Amino acid sequence: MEDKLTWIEIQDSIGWIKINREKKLNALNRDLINELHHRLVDFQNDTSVKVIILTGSGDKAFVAGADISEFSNYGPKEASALARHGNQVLFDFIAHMEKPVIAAINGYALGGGLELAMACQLRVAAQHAKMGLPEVSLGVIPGYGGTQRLAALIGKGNAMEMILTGDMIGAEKALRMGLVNAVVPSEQLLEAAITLAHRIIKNAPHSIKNAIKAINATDVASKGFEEENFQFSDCFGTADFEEGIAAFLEKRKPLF
Ligand code: DAK
Repeated sequence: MEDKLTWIEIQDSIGWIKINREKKLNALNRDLINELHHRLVDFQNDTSVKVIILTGSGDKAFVAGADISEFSNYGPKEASALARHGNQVLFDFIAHMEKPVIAAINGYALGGGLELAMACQLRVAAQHAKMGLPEVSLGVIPGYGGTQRLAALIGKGNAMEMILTGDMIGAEKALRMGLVNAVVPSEQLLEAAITLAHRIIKNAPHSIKNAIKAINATDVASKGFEEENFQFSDCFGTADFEEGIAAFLEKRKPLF
């Protein structure tokens, strides 16, 4: 089936979702976030789907972040509300799905794109993929669970380095840190995601669902997610935020 912002398909118990905004490096705008939600709900309710694979179109980007052109006018209240909405319908929604979602990271996974991959239960990356949370270079901080999920995956020290520098890392380093489960040559990415999916599909669906719930209970994060939302929205409307966003849109380096 084809649609404007996503493609979906069901094959051998796998529900495929491909983000289809290649020219904008699959950046997440509001419509895309909502459409992804509906795709996930459909797969959640479809008993023929046992595992979901989420990937981006093209070989350049999984998702290069939230769509920066959309949030330049937001103030703190609006930012807080929209981050809550995004978490509810997409990021936390995926993290608490009853069926595993595998992110097949086919290129850049930046900002909201890496947050999306981290919300998935598992991640497989192409060798050329690059990952990072560059929000501080835009005058904000990660607002879709990135401060919490990155620290949980790679430890507080590594998360501090990635978030405070905003630097990108390559796929091999991400593997060493535990940010991704596997790295493969790019032409083998989808096959590797399928193989991983079938290693899960052979197991009991009820157990898979309960295991996800139990593993998620290790999150001491509810307080952390609240704090992230507060600190995230506090960045909006500041001079740093205005400069960071303007610099990106004008394709220049910010002067903080
Ligand atoms: N948003 C919008 N457009 C984007 C984009 C993005 N995140 N990333 C790329 N694009 C667009 C580019 O503007 C360009 O559009 P045209 O100029 O062709 O119209 C097109 O995609 C191709 O990109 P480039 O020409 O830049 O491609 P390059 O190969 O030169 O560079 C790059 C690739 C990935 C290094 C570069 O595109 C890049 O630095 N992209 C931005 C990475 C980034 O900073 N991502 C955002 C992180 S912050 C919020 C919730 C969450 C957030 C914010 C608000 N609320 C609820 C309010 C989260 C924010 C983030 O994700």
